[in-house]
Amino acid sequence: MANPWCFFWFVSKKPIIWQPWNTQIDFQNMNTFDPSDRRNFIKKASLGSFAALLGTDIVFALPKGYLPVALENDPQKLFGKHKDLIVRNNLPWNVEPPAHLLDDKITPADKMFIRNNGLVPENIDVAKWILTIKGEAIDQEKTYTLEELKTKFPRHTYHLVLECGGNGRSEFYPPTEGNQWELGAVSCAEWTGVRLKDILADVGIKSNAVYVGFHAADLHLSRDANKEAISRGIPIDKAREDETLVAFQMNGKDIPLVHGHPLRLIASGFPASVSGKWLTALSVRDRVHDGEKMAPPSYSIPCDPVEAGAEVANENMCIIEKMPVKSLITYPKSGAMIKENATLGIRGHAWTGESRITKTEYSIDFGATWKPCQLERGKNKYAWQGFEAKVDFPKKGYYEVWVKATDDSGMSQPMLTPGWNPKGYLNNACHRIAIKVT
Ligand SMILES: Nc1nc2c(c(=O)[nH]1)N[C@H]1C(S)=C(S)[C@@H](COP(=O)(O)O)O[C@H]1N2
Ligand SMILES: [Mo]
Repeated sequence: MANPWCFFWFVSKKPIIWQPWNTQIDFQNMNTFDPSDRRNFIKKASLGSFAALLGTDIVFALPKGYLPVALENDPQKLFGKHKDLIVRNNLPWNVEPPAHLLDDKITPADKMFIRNNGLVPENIDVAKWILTIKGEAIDQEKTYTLEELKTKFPRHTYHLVLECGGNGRSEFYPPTEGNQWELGAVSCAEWTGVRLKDILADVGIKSNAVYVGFHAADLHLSRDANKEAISRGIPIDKAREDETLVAFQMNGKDIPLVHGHPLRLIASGFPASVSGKWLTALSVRDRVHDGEKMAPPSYSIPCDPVEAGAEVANENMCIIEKMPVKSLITYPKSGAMIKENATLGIRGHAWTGESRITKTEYSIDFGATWKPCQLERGKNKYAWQGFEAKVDFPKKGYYEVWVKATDDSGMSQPMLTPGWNPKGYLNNACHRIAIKVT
């Protein structure tokens, strides 16, 4: 007799597909878990079982370094990200939101881009976490536990923009290598921590200090423990700014694992690559830090402009410091339709690594005329500043709304993609959205 299950297989319309992504994990509330639960959660994931995420046991051990394929392309599942984030790469994880998801004043964790150079650290033991301060420009190495950092120094909270140096890379022509970021590799969260300058003062640094480099706990992609995934740094003046933090909280909670739990350097205004996640050590250097991805061509642009597509020798490249003036329209979503004679409210954020945005304007005629937007001041230096405007359209048809920000020194955003560079950094061209009036 034929196997009755075979018969069933043929008559049923479809095999039943098990969908692990239907199992809900409450990532947003992860920080309210009992701390031991949180540790267990991370440990479980790192042991390769991923059972909690899959909602069932994995019967045969996965090879080391493998993600269960059911979770492979799912930052929603792994990191609690919003379902509409775009995955640019999953080894390492590079994920960005579309512009309209960045509408919040303070970017919530689920809408924040992820930019990793290596692998998210495994087996984080918060109780044993140590920050070491070392380097040529101090007398004696010093260490702090998390508890010491939190109790010894005053706490500060700031709204701080983190923008990847390669944000907007996808618009460069000829194309440049790297994650093809569109507009979403930027965030503005509320970061809480202690000032790096307070720690440096406590350690005591020598007068020959010129740079502070970070070291972190993430593994190199090769899993070679002797290699660092990334170890960048900042000039000593930047390290001494009030807003440069060694942070342990984001948006009022422990920093999410993928954003640097339990400790992170935050130096807003520079490319976000200097804001080292999973911070384990800081080197106070008597020279420009020479860690992984610090030297040109990484995070560097030609010191003098070059022709698009040109090859540039490393010695003619300069390390990027301050990020340029920029803005993003976060409402409405590009492609919105409105009725004839209706007024459209637009809004978004503007920011700069230099000083302050003093003007935001919009145009619906490709820059022939500009009208002012209302602009907020922003909570502190390096916070993004909200803008909004009410836009009227003369008649039915297709329009583009363009927004342009200007800072207090008169620096503004170009309408065209600016200065081509071999690695595709610093595209601060105006953002534009499509509107159909019907
Ligand atoms: N330890 C460590 N820190 C890191 C990185 C990394 O790969 N490892 N990536 C850097 C880069 S290039 C960027 S743009 C930001 C991204 O921060 P986010 O993932 O929290 O948005 O973190 C920076 N800090
Ligand atoms: Mo980055």
